[in-house]
Amino acid sequence: MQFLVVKKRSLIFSLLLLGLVFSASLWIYLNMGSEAVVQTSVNDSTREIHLVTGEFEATTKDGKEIEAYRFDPGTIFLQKGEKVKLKIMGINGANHPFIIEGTDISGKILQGEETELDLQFQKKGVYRLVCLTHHDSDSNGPMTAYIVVN
Ligand SMILES: [Cu+2]
Repeated sequence: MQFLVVKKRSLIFSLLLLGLVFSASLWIYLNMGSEAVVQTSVNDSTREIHLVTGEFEATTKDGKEIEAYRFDPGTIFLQKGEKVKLKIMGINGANHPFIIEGTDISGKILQGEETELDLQFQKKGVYRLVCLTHHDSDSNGPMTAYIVVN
């Protein structure tokens, strides 16, 4: 008859090794989903986002000319704390004075010129970039861009 002799020291060592392997597996399992698909801000750098001012025009069946000014794209997404340089090129319309609601940011976009804004939102939310000239449908708007901060 054979006996397997296990020393107390090797039993403790085996248990420690098993615990280590288990911890490592658990750590790898829990961190699997956190790998970034797209790295948006490398080394605290500033990301550039471009907008343009655009215009929709149409003539209705009864000959009425209708138009609407807009920002394109109309929605942009930022991360909280992310540094972004927003560049808005004036294409359609001579002058678009604007504000960003919930901030003290304001300015104007002139045709053929690029307006630059340095943005860094510290609070999540949806901020509206509103053209004060074309703010509703009566003034050929609403010319609004939504800045979504996650
Ligand atoms: Cu406008």
